[in-house]
Amino acid sequence: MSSVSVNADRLLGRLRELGSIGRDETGRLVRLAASDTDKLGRDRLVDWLKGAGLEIAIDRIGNVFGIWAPQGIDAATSPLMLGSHIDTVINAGMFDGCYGVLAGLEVIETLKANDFDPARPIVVGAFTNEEGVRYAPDMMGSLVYSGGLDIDAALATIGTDGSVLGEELERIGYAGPHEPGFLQPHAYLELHIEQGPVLEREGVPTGAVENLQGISWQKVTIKGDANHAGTTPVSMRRDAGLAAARVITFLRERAIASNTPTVATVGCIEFEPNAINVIPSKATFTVDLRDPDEERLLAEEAALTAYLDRIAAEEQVTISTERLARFQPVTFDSGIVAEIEAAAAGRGLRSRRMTSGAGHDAQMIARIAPVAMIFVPSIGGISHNPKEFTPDADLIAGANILLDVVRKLTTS
Ligand code: HGY
Ligand code: MN
Ligand code: MN
Ligand code: MN
Repeated sequence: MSSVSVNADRLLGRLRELGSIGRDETGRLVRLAASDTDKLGRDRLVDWLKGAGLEIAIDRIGNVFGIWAPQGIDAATSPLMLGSHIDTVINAGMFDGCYGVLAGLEVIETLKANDFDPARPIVVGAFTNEEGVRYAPDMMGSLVYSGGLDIDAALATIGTDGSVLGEELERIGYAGPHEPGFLQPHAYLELHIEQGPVLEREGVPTGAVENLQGISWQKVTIKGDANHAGTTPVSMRRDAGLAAARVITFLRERAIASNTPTVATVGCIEFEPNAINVIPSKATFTVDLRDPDEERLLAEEAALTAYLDRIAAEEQVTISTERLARFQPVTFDSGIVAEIEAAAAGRGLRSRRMTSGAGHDAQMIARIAPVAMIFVPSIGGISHNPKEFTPDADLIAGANILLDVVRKLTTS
């Protein structure tokens, strides 16, 4: 088969259209898992999958699959799976996750249009709740799919808004009939924007992702005493807000001092009673710790625990923690990584091996199949932000590399 390329206009048009679905009254893109706007995105994706002539399958956690199983392939043949997610964070960019799902669909449509005859089915999936903003943990749909979380426990998850995931999936019509894991992939490939600064800084258009860092999410609750902001001497305060602030600066100072890839983020914080002239009686915040090395990540978690104990004593507050997610670092399949490098070279494109700083569904599917990821540059390294941007040429180049690797992995 000659060197075939994806239909750039179709892929870019769908990316832009999906990026316009789920904007709130202020124009922010917000398609939180199992929400009404998530439903709008899902419905549009299913339209496209049907239009491509794919069989649609939805599992009990709402993962959506488009299946291309040409005649003559033994039904028992395990599929090559492509995919990512289309749920978003709050005030998201339009490429995170959506690019991998729509490029996977584009690759299948291009192969079908060019009479490619795959030796195995090719499936594109959109996994539920990759972002984990409304329901923790993140990568939940692919975690359940790969057997890392019991389906009924996942469906019972209470969201940050008090909703129940299973009820919401029913409500939006995406509580499907299939058992998660009903299709065991022969291999899994995920195309994604880098969401970091490396490829752009080095002027390299393609990332052949060989591993993905570990992730630790915790919720920390600090309880002190409300008191009068004007009359209470500092020495008499049990200030939950101050204690939280000390933890946040501890995390940053430790990450800088460690001189390692360790990163720490406090993304959510709430004070009670949250009044300008009341010393906070309670502070609730999240801690996101990441490191490519499991031993270092464990050491960072232990250091945080020790510091929380110290702060509890020094500030005379009580501190409790709740684990929200914990994923170990994952190494991807070196053979597929090599195919990605070869495909890039075959298109005259430079590539470089790299680690993923972000979590991805690939991290979960690696539990049940050989996996690798392809990255394209993020301008300014920006993501989880409406300024997220990747030039069209890079988006198309990434999709063509995905196309070439898929052809290679499904030719006999
Ligand atoms: O948190 C992550 O890295 C992913 O975007 N859910
Ligand atoms: Mn993503
Ligand atoms: Mn994301
Ligand atoms: Mn991700």
